[in-house]
Amino acid sequence: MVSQTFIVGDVHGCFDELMLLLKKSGYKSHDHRLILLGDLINKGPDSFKVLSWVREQQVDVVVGNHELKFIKAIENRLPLPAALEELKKSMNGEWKDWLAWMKGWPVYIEEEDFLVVHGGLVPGEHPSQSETEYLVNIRYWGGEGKDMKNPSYPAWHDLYTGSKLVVYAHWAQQGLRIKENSIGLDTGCVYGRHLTGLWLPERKVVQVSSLNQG
Ligand SMILES: [Mn+2]
Repeated sequence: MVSQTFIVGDVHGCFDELMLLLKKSGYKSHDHRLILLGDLINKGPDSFKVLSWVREQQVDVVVGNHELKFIKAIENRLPLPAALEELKKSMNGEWKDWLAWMKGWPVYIEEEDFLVVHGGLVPGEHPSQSETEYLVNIRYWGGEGKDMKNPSYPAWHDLYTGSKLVVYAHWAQQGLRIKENSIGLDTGCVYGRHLTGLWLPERKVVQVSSLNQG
């Protein structure tokens, strides 16, 4: 029975930092559960390496807005940003298979003691009631799901009154944010800052510095 879970924020292709963080944390695949909070891909150097590792290790992952963007662009034959075009190329002829796998990622995972989601929760709603678009993109909430980047609205976690701990990512600008019932883990590794993980139930934070100092 696995009793400890390690949860990691936006990786964005930072494979080396992910490996360093797991080593520093003491994570062991046989003893612990690992959950990645989505946005594994795009922007950083090694998106395909991260995806391949996650698939091989069969770790838990929730979907991020960048995975959804990738899936949508390919399915609708839209132009891809350079890093995603590179990712598709790395998949060779097997991108359909990779896409099918990514489409199976859950939007949130709920356990007895915590819930993980890429962006956050719509205030007053259980995530099973909410549109995926909100759950992966939310930062600020003005009541209608419009303009979720608008800082004149309250942060969604200031409106969240549930007792269950919500662990989320997607908000590099906010950085590490620890509250009683929510913890934000995106600390902008791909922007030269840190990659952050969290041990539950201990609520112990582990960080490594970005290797990209450019
Ligand atoms: Mn994101």
